Amino acid sequence: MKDTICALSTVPGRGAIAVIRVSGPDVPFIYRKLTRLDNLPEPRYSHLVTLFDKDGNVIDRALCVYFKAPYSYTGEDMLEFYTHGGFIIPDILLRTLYFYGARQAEPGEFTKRAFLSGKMDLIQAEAVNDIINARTEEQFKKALSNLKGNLTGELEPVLELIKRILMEIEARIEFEEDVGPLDRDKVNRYFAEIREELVSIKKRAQSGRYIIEGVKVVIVGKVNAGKSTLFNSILGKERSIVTPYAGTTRDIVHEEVEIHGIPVRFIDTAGIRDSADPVERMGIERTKEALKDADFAILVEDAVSIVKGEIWKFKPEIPFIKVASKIDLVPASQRIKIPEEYLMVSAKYGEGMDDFIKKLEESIKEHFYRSDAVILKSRELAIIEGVMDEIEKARALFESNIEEMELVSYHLNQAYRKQMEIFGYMDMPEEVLNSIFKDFCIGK
Ligand SMILES: Nc1nc2c(ncn2[C@@H]2O[C@H](COP(=O)(O)OP(=O)(O)OP(=O)(O)O)[C@@H](O)[C@H]2O)c(=O)[nH]1
Ligand SMILES: [Mg+2]
Repeated sequence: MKDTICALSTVPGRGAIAVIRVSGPDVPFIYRKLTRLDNLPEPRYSHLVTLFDKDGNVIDRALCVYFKAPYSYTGEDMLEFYTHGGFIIPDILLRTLYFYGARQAEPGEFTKRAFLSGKMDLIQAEAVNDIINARTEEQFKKALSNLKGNLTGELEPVLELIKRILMEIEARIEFEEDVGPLDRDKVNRYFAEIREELVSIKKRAQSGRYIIEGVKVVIVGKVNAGKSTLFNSILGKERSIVTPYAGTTRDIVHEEVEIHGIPVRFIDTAGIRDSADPVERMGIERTKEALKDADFAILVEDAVSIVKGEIWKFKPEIPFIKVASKIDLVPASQRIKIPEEYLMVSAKYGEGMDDFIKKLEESIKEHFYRSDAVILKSRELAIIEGVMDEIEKARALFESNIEEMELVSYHLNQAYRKQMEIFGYMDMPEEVLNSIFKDFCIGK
């Protein structure tokens, strides 16, 4: 029998109301002790009750809802108390709950119990945490979609397809004479469908990763090109130091902005040149590291140099846009000399900034946003890769060697078992579950 857990589910500290949750078999006993009432309240209705500590002192008059198992979040008997907020009342109530045998819940333990009692699968349980941790609306929307079971709904057909291939093959291993020859085209079609589904999910998960982890946009160029001025202008505030001296920015400066629901981190860097100054050289090293780590680059070159034909011949490996900066210093008649690939901008006076921002947003959207992105945890992604691997082995054997049907079946069984793990539809080792729930808040 499970024990009874309790926790403060709202943020501790000053607030109008605090929510304290209790879940487990001792809920009826605890309710009677706390309220000194004989009967349990009607489930799922809100009741105003007086709560007493173990010595009979009033703790608070509070609203309370009783959820009778299995119709609760955890699937167990549950109580929720809505007390006055602040530090003291929730603390006394929790201590009283401990006195009556409940213990402090571990992080995510309510959700873990919901999973264990079959209220949700693991993908959904993980989504609960993602919803709480969402920092952008897009993160929230994607997590909500997982919670609703959309991802589960897309992945379950893969299980079905694996099962169908297994049925075809195993029937032949056992009773070839009775069921007739194998329909190879059909099996190949199933293999192709599985592959297509998993490859598509993996691709969409890459976009999901951008939604969660964000995109790093690095601003690079030679010294004094106007990088920091452009950086400040994008952010709309004087974040980086700007001076007329070459080599002003030494260390990495960064700031986050949201574009199409993606957290975009803009990174201002030290200008690149040969420098004898050790501090500046370290800054330039950091610029190179930031470039390696970035997803997108803004290359800044001053327009006067471009007009003179001094073009920076640098081409990063990541997608980028090119900016001809300080365009106000180039007379209109000379601008024809600037190649088309450059966006002409005067960050200092605002000229061309609207077009630049528009182009920047479009590029971010083009490279990093897709509306059908899905959020996969690294655990889930690793499972999908494992399933793909087993499926590939099975398919290769199936194509090359008809004698190896038992081995094909073995890899398909492995794929099936792995795929079940994504939902937690099988006995999960305690360590795996603990590692999933350890990052949750207490009380969730
Ligand atoms: N006229 C004009 N001057 C600009 C513009 N943008 C920057 N500057 C000036 O150019 C100088 C260098 O600007 P920064 O933004 O510090 O250039 P940076 O590329 O960050 O320089 P480092 O950090 O030293 O590599 C400053 O004096 C700016 O005021 C512009 O659009 N027009
Ligand atoms: Mg700078």
